[in-house]
Amino acid sequence: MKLYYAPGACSLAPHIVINELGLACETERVDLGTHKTEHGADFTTINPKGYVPALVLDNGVLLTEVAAIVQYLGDQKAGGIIAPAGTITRYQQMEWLSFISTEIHKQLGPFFRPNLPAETREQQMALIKRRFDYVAQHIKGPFIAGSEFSVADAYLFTVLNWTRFLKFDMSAWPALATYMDRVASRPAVKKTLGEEGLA
Ligand SMILES: N[C@@H](CCC(=O)N[C@@H](CS)C(=O)NCC(=O)O)C(=O)O
Repeated sequence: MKLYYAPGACSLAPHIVINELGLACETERVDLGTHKTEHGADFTTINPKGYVPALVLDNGVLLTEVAAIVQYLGDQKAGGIIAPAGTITRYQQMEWLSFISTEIHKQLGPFFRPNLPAETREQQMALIKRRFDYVAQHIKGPFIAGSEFSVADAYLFTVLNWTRFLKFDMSAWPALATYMDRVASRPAVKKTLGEEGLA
């Protein structure tokens, strides 16, 4: 398998899952500005959507979308970091993956735009604060979907990590800071951040 990623982007989530499970998987960096891979390929010929993450399986099948990729990877090792298909825990993990994707990942995207109008920023900030409130109230497990680290934590850590680059004041959510420290201290997470040049 090969994972196409950009340092610190949402592709960090599947990259963490690969290292948590010790899966055999190559990685190739993508420049999202030029859409060229580190080996000079035009990334849009690999993933026509043009964005990371993209996972190319050994049989050539292309898998995209964080929520689908992390579940695929998680299912490669039974008893790992995803609940078995069909169990209520699996559906709860999928519920979190969907929430993280649509309510956090995609809501944080506008903050990376240099020319975001002040009014839009204010509206978007009000929304994201409600989402952070919700997440902070639910990290009790001590992980997001229960007592064990799961693929949902790999994704949640990845998107919350962007608040550092965005220089958000996160002091209203000490539970999120503790959670981030907890996840960051995992050997596989440290390894992944190192591999992406973010340590
Ligand atoms: N719906 C996609 C979104 C992926 C996405 O937003 N990727 C960003 C990085 S976090 C990207 O590659 N953006 C560059 C582009 O769209 O050209 C998913 O869940 O995987």
